Amino acid sequence: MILTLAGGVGAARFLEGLLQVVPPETISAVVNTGDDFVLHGLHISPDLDIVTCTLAGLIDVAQGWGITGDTAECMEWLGRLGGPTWFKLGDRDLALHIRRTALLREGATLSQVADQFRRALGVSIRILPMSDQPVPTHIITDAGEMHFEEYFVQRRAADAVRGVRFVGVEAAAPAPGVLEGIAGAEAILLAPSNPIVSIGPILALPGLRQALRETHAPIIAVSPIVGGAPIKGPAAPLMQAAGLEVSALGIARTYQDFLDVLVIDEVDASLAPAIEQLGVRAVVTDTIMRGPAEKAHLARVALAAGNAFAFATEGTERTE
Ligand code: FO1
Repeated sequence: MILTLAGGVGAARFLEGLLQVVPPETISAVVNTGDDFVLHGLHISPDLDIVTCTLAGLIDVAQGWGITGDTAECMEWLGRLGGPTWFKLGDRDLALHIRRTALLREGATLSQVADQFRRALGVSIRILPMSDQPVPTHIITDAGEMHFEEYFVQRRAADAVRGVRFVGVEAAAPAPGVLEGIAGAEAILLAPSNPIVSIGPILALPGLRQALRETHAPIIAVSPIVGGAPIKGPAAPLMQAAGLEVSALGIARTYQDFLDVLVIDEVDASLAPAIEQLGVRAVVTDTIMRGPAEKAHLARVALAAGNAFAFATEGTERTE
């Protein structure tokens, strides 16, 4: 089984590549729920929905989120009635949040909801929330502390970032199957997602980082930073606030206590020696996922790097 740690848009695209390379039934995705929040009284899970709807072929490809061809009649009426309209929820998208909220209220866990939704939408990989307990990501800014989506969408990432807080993470547990998946995986892939607010919440869960250090599976990350910047999203100010260099080397430093291989883009080839000095193998390739062929190529390179690492280090333990 191939286990992937996933955020939103970049991770969903990487998983589309992985699906072309290995049988879907052998893939499990552990998805960030730090972006989850309640709006209009509904439980919204942006990254779970982005991954599920992308793999179902239902995503609005240009945006990377929302349902393709969706309409906004309800949003318009919500506005007319004085409701918040800053987070664009299409009419079909709203069905996900209405149904999720009802199931959770009836006592279902987020894991059960995520599994029901991916099966209903015809997705063959296993989709696991990182936790069944809420761990909202808050951004601490000069204008105060706020939920990630308020910072990123409502305020357009305009506030200076002073820090990040995963609220309640100490009291949360990895969702059922997550720690077992890490222990038993043939390979663990970190998708090209934001290291602070997409992969970070997953790593912050009790026991998660320890499990990554202890597993025999090779752990391969794809750098979300290319040429000193993320392809999409607010990784730069968030990494800077965390004191991390906004580069593939900064990514290697973030994960170096458990990472075996980092796949970096050709434009960052000169960083390979410095990455390898951290004890992380660097694999250089074209990491830009322009289309299906490039997505499959990236997944193939990541898996091959893992196999090569596992073969080369058979029987040796991971250095602390
Ligand atoms: N991102 C935006 O920048 N603006 C939006 O209005 C917006 C709505 C939205 C609705 C559903 C959903 O699943 C995601 C949505 N996103 C929107 C994406 C989201 O803010 C982030 O991209 C992810 O949370 C980060 O991975």
